[in-house]
Amino acid sequence: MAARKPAAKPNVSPEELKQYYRDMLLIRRFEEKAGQLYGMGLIGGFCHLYIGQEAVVVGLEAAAEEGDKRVTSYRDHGHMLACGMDPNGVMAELTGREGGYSKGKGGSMHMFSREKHFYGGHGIVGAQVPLGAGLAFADAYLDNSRVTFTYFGDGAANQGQVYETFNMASIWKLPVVFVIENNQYAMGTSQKRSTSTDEIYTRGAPFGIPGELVDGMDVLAVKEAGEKAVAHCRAGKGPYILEIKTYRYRGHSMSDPAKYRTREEVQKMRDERDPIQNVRELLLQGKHATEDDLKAIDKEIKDIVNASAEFSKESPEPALEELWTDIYADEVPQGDAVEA
Ligand SMILES: Cc1ncc(C[n+]2csc(CCOP(=O)(O)OP(=O)(O)O)c2C)c(N)n1
Ligand SMILES: [Mg+2]
Repeated sequence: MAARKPAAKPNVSPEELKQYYRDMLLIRRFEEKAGQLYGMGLIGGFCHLYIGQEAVVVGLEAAAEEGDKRVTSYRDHGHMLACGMDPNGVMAELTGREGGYSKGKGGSMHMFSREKHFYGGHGIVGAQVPLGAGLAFADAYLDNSRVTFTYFGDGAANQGQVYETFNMASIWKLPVVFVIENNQYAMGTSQKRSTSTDEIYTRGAPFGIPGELVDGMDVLAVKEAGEKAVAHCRAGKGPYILEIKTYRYRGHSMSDPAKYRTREEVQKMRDERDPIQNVRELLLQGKHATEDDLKAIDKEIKDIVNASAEFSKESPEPALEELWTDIYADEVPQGDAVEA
């Protein structure tokens, strides 16, 4: 195994570092469990796992404040867990049960939380990008210094609507951080084959939007870049682009045999750059935690994930009448007068 290069000296407290370890591990173990449940036929439809990319969302959540918003693509379970949504509700939605965030009617790509300001989960590639700018427009209008994190992939970065959004976000100086989660593949197509540049973050330049490249396997680097981007937005200077270089270990979705890359390529990333292992080493080397402390955290996370799987198996399937609920934003009860 090649020597792992640990991140530079941590610029955070030992407690924060432990929290990032815990948060990333929760995503990793949750996704592994989701993969198992999928294999057992308990999850239907598509299921896109986030394994390998955990440092992106955990680093950025560490830079966020209460009230900030987030919107992302279909690869969304990690984002939900990182912003504090309940693992039981997420897992039960994956298995299509009543206890899920959308009462089992939405599944993997259709979950939302007003409380945690999570605006989905979007299956149409790139569709969340203008939505993110819209959320930021509302905050700019209300002048409330909130920021919206708008996540999208390297593949989505080739879509026209992204650039229409960049233009408007720049004109109106919207407080939006465009986060390009560059995991180097769009389904089976590598960035090299599909994208005119290896520096996607420079694509904001014609619109006057600053951007930077970030190591997405290093949670501390992500947090630092996130803080810079957020400060820019909160100061009223408009949008900011972070291209966060990361890697997904699993296939595009559960049905992807991943023939477009070698096993060695994936293994090398796991061995040399794994974001969780990286923080584990920082904790041990800095004597901020012992092997036993980390074992206790591992157990705590395993229990949370197992409980979410149990909850999602025990929760009933939604009743037929649920087909008629949650269709309109504001349902007017029958017989009530509608005020003009
Ligand atoms: C408009 C649209 N075109 C095509 C698809 C099919 N599709 C689903 S995911 C995907 C690849 C997107 O890759 P990327 O943006 O890099 O995100 P990642 O899956 O790597 O997270 C494609 C082409 C789609 N869902 N929507
Ligand atoms: Mg991608």
